[in-house]
Amino acid sequence: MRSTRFTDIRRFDTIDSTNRYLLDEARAGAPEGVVAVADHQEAGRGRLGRRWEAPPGTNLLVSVLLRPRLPAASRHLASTAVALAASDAVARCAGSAPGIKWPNDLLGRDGRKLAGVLAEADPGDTPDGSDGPVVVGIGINVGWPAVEADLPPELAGTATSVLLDTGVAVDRQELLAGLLAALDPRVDALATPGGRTALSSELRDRCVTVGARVRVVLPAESFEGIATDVTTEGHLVVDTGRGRRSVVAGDVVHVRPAG
Ligand code: BT5
Repeated sequence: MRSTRFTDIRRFDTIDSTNRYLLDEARAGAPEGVVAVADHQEAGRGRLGRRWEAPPGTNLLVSVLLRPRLPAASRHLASTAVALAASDAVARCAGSAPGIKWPNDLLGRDGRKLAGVLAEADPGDTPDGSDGPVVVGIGINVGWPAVEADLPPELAGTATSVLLDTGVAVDRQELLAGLLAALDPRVDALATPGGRTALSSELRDRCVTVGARVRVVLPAESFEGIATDVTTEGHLVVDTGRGRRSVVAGDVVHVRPAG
């Protein structure tokens, strides 16, 4: 594999959360490119206090520390870079590229959730939220669930894995190497306007949400409409019938199929 900025890979048998670990490392001054990967997380995090589940030794649980130079409004593109790289890596290892459900999921061919991305930044790091460290974690369901019956009731019918979706038993180390190789040039792209335009256009092309009728749930309101576009900052544009609204990833509780 050609060399990337991701040379410092820290491996854990068990940890609470790889995102939590790298946020602490970032606060202590760790440089861009540190990677944390765990066989098991005891407190794997989803968005908004939700949990990420994975039995020990089955799936890829990894976080990367980035220090991207990009405007605060475009911070979501750091998650996008990881989602695109993960989709490429799954395609390379298993022969089928997962689609991206805005803002942060990868979906299998049957439309079930195959992976989730969580970007976290410490708001105290920079006054306007730009240029500070951001930790982007991804959980990719590789070998679990192996069969539908593996899923707990709360994930039944909604989650899948590379194995269940494609029938291919992918090696987690190979998948991680593919992800980091595909991510490295995209992190470069975050730093320039042209690179960010290219990332947002890749997202638009692979985003299964664009073209769908959706219900957007925000903390204080929800509304429905047709998702028509992704902006160059990575925001979702929704045509409500009475006008267009641009939805910021960090504000979203859920985006669900509507009607
Ligand atoms: C996410 O949150 O999808 C982000 C998940 C990020 C996990 C990675 S693992 C490495 C790194 N370290 C961490 O601590 N976290 C990151 P969200 O969109 O909020 O989705 C969470 C919801 O997905 C849960 O409430 C469940 O309904 C569902 N879920 C939990 N585990 C799942 C799994 N393995 N597969 C599919 N869905 C799952």
